Amino acid sequence: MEDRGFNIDSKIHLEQGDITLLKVDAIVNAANNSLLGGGGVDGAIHRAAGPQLLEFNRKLGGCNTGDAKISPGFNLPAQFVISTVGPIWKDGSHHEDDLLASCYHRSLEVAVENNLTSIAFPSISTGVYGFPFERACKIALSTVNAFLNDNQTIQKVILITFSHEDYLAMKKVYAQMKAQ
Ligand code: AR6
Repeated sequence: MEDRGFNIDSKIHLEQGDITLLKVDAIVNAANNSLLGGGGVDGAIHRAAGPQLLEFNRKLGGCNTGDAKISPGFNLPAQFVISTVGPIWKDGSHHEDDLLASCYHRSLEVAVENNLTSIAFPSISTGVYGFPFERACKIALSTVNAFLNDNQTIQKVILITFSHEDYLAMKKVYAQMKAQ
């Protein structure tokens, strides 16, 4: 059988698949500053959640890059959607790394503030926003790992990629980080 999932430890799981199908407390959306929908994973989440998500998000007043806001999951199997806004990749010298780390950190903080214990992240900024995939994976893994070391509330974090190629690349990044 094809490899589609890998446990890093008891709390962090790497996976390939569709985030809209996951039954976790919250799935994270790679949104834009309006929080009013778009393409990619954002479009998929809005389609699966139903039009109420857009209605709800209209009241949130948008979201700054690197920040995160929570909404109900409506028709999704996940209870909540935490929308975060990743940086648009320019050349790496425009605070892209820090802003991406902030997306993961703030999403986890919002989850904790709402007493959630399981959360799934797509690979934020690595689609339309053009962030180099392996560099983004490194930031995702190190930020999640540091947060879980400091905070015991979250019991499960899934990092999910849509393509198998991205999944294998994420596993490779993890192996390289572990070897260092
Ligand atoms: N499940 C998991 N991952 C997915 C799914 C899915 N159903 N669909 C796509 N991905 P992107 P960004 C992966 O472009 O780069 C939107 O229009 C995809 O393979 O969705 O942060 C927003 O409104 C990629 O690796 O998000 C913003 O305007 C990753 O999700 C803008 O795109 C992120 O790709 C945000 O761009």
